[in-house]
Amino acid sequence: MSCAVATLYRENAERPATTFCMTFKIIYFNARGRCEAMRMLLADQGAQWEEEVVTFDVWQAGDLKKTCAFGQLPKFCHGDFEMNQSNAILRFLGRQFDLYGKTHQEAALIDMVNDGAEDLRITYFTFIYKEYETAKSKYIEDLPSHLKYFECLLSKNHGGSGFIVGDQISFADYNLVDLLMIHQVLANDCLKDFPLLKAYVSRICSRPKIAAFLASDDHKKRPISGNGKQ
Ligand code: GTS
Repeated sequence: MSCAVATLYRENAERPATTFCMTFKIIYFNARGRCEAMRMLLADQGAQWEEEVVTFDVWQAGDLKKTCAFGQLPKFCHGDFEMNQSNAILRFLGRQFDLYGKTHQEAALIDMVNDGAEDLRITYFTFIYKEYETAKSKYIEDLPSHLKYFECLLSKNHGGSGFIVGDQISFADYNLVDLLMIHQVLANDCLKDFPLLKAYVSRICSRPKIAAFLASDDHKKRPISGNGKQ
């Protein structure tokens, strides 16, 4: 399967980066989970996409799992091109929509922020799926020790008044904002000591196409996590 993925990628790589006519498709469980950042990105960029919602029974049957490069979802399609790994998908969309900074240094910083967001997302998932009942107050108590790094990074870019890196939105902004938003659901006032992050979330979420997406049932009715905990 991994060979097939690589072949498709090479073929597609020869097409111009501005080829958007092919359909984007997200194949995932009924959750915001690892896909809401890509949905926000696609919505904000005015792109259409399809959703294939995978039920537990379908996943357990195993046929779809066999088609996934690492046996897990999400799976993402663009025309005939298929890939997995949520952060690789975000990077792919970053390249497709020119959301990957203006220089190699900006791209490196965008990667750095996105990797930092991934570290916190893994911590969050471990908590949600394995420790929700036993460690909720401890998780919330520890949250500032993670969030302070993002506040600091934001403050260093135009005083925190714009994006996380550079002067245009990047895929890392969508990922970070989604991550901060799900933490606000967990602990409503978790950004109270981080004024730049708080204003940043509001600013990005008020971009018209993101605001419309966030107001849609597609977003509002989709559970944050696969086990319904939030
Ligand atoms: N590193 C992968 C990514 O970022 O895409 C992790 C993917 C992953 O853990 N997928 C889980 C999965 O497929 C679902 S979720 O954690 O994203 O909600 N689980 C089912 C299985 O059989 O492993």
